[in-house]
Amino acid sequence: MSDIDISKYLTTEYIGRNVVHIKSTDSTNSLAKRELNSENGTVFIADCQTAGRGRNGKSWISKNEEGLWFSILLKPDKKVKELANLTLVVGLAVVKAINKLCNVNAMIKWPNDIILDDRKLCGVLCESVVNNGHCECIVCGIGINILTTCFDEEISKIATSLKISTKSEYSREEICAIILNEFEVLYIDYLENGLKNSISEYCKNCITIGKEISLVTNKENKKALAIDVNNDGELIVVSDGETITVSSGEVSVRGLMGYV
Ligand code: BT5
Repeated sequence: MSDIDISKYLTTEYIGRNVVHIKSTDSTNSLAKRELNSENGTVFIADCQTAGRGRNGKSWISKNEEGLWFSILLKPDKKVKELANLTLVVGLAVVKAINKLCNVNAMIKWPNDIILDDRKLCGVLCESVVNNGHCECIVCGIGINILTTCFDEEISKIATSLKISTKSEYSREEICAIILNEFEVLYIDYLENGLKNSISEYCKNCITIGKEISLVTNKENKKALAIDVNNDGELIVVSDGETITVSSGEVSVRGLMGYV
């Protein structure tokens, strides 16, 4: 039984119908992977993560009840390479939910950071468990700062919370459920059609398009103008007069001015 009750806000068929709520864990993504046998669509929520993580070994600061730290366990019958851009769908679901519920204008920084007031409100980390190229499960981890009023020094200039940006206190239950409601609709369509039907809405909500950016790899930093995101979820940029596509695994994007 869970003492976080998202069911009163939930309109989904199966995502979030089973919730595991825990006071503290290392990472809800790790927890979901340990609980692989849970049913499709199970959601793991922690009040606090002791080893919350982002991409490439980076850490995600997740203090007690200051935010919503959760992971969705999905078991699509797909090859893992067919799910490479699911992470964009998660970002779109989050931005739609937050904008509707909180009446703000959050945007997606390609591929899936959620930005509010030029600062990072939310991060998404999708990880898969693969067996012979087939996806045994995919875990979509989402971290949203909700009540934080004072961030640790290392992220104090790049992070925001809903409390800081809106001056209001939102409930984790409601935010979680509204995200899952948005996500299930997009996810069911994604399994059938890929990004084809959602990419235009993604692009409308993507703050990266039209921006001068720096493409960061471990070898170099390259200036570019971001012009679009294609149906495969790749960023199309013009750099040194040449149009190229980059995938999220290859590069990180930095704004030339500040974080965005
Ligand atoms: C992400 O990585 O943004 C993905 C974060 C995913 C977190 C969720 S919480 C539930 C689930 N369980 C997990 O263990 N993870 C997922 P990345 O793009 O690599 O960004 C990481 C960077 O974001 C760090 O290096 C910091 O600069 C910054 N950061 C860390 N904590 C933050 C926070 N609370 N708010 C804003 N920025 C933060």
